[in-house]
Amino acid sequence: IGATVPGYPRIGPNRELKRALESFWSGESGRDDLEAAARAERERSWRRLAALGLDSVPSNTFSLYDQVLDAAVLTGAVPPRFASLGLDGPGTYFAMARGTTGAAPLELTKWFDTNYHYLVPEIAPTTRFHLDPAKPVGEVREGLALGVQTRPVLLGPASFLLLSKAADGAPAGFAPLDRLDDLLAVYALLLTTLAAEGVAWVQLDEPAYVADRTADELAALGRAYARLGGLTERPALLVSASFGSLGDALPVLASSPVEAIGLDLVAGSLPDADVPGLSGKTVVAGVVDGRNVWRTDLDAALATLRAVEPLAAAVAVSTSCSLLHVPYDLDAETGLDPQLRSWLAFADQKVAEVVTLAAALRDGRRSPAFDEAAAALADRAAAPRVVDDAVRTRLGGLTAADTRRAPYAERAAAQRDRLALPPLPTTTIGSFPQTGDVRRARAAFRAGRLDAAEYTARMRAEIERVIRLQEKLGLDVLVHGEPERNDMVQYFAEQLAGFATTEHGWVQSYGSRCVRPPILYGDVSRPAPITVEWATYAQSLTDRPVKGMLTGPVTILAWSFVRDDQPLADTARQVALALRDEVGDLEAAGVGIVQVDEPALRELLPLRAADRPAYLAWSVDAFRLATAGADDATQVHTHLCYSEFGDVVAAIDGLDADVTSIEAARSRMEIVPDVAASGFARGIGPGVYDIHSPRVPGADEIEELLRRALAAIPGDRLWANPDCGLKTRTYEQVEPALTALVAAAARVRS
Ligand code: THG
Ligand code: ZN
Repeated sequence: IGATVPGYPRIGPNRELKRALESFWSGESGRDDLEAAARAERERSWRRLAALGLDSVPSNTFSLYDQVLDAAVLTGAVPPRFASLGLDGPGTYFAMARGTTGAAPLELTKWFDTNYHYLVPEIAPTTRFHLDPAKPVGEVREGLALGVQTRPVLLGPASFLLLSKAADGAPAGFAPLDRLDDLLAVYALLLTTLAAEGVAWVQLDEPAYVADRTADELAALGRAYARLGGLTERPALLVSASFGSLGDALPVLASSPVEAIGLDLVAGSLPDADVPGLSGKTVVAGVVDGRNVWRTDLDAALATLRAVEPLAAAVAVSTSCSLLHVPYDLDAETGLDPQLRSWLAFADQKVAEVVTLAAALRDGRRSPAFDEAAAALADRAAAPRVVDDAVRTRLGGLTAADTRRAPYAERAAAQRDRLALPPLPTTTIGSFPQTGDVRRARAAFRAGRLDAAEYTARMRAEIERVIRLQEKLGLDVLVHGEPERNDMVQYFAEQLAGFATTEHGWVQSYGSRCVRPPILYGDVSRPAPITVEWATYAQSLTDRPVKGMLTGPVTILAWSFVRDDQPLADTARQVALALRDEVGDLEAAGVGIVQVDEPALRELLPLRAADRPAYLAWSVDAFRLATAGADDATQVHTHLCYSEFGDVVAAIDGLDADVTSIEAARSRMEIVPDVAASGFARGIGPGVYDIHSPRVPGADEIEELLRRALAAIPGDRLWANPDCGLKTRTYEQVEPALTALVAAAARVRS
């Protein structure tokens, strides 16, 4: 295999695929236009990867929406509610991704500990697996037509089932993995089909095995590769796992009849004991970080490769995971500071690093690229801009008292006196719909077509409109609506020292949606207040309390490219300290409620249970450092974007926020008993309006949800709020929904 990567971005260097998809969905363009855009992106990628010097170029890493959805279609795992719609191929595919009237889409959830989201296949005892090989076969042929022999990449059968969920109505005790043998028949046929197409190597991804797995799940992995490896007519098999170490799954794969094993040697490490069977395999060593943007220490990576050599029959070089998680090309960032640029590598630069390392491994020659990398690394390590002594001194002087507030009962009393809220207060999570006018004003300001005074006037007008609307609706705790923010992380990164932002560094989050993660390169501080002017302007317009809105330290880290030269816990404390200053300034300006959102708290939860306590300790500590400077009478809120309260309940309690809002509407308040059982005894707002759907709820159903919540949570601690921010909804949906929410709360109150 020599030099390769497990996958490559696909949204297009200028988000061509995003535009093609959205134009297709809106009906502006047809199937042929979409297919032409998709083909152009695939061809561009293969040509590029071959030109950069990879020996083995991956295919089938392209997707019109998501690679897990592709695997479901490939294996015939289309739930009956979509199959029965009678749509064509793309129609069924996008119905599964996005839903249609009458058929709710597949659930969207986080891909391991990344900011990518995949669609969760639904598997039933009755799912009729059958092979639909058109996509991988088509891509192999397209590659060959360009003179590129590609290596199809597939989600492995065991991980496919472990990432799936049991379909509604499946009998209790049924698990998708129960269907492994049936699914293997389809994979076997696929491998035979690909062999007949002249395919030499296939990559099967089994990332589910970098998390803790039961003995049965490990046995399933062994069974899968005994079966697939035992086929007579098949390509050579590379089984690959990113995002951590394979642990107990490595000996299982090493003793199976596959030819190569791909290891993530950035998030994971080499096995410390001899692994029987490994010496007969090719190890594809992921030594270049596939999900961060730092230039690789080539000498260190080469040393790792040399350490793999004695363990394996052959060593190939790769990135630690698919390059899906980084932007395409650093060369597009012409506006980035040259020194910072010299420290970075995006997807194409990482491919070049892989090629350089493979050449060095092969002929033992250290090319000039090694010296260039070493010089850049030395420059970064010594750069004054990375270190801020004032920040370090301040952090060094902190004590445990800085993360502690007065007991909740005392705070609650002080807040009651100050805020005088009714029981069951109504509020929203923070953002209001972003109208075209607001987006255009922000874009014009950025481009210099709108001056600062005019921009401020436009934003203030929008804030006033949103405040008046909330007063009219009768909400108790208001928000300013966040018209000035592009993204809840990028906005803060743009105003904190230690961060850089990119122009073209788009990374797919799900479907056609992308984010531009900021680059956190140095010690973090806050040169000036960030949100205070907007918040105080909003508060000046009304007698009702307006919440100050901040993004928490863990979420800022989770959605940025973070520095790799110090522990994440240290970086988190720096961000927390900057936010602590912002909380203090909001308070000083008279803001009585501050919300610090941590939607990504759970996303960074380590994949292995053994690593979780340490993570939860530093992440909770960072939140407390950000918020514990608040006076007793200042009410601290937080918002978490998921409903699995049970998993991290101790951590949520540890945040010590006065009020926590959480997703609950879709599960019809299922979390509420968990909350009660956990002994959680501060304010809580289980969402009563599912904002992830365009549907507008009525007052009766919201009232019923509130009454359900009241069965477990006393009325003086229960809040009435939507599930999440309203940014992705329209005013036509939001106004009636909030009217119903306020009416329902009033009925329950009385
Ligand atoms: N910000 C960041 N990461 C996130 C979210 C976020 N990860 C989780 C979740 N929220 C993902 N959800 C979305 C929802 C919408 C968009 C992106 C991620 C989105 N993006 C615009 C687009 O693709 O057109 C671009 C936004 C921009 O101009 O910056 O709509 O909220 N960091
Ligand atoms: Zn949310």
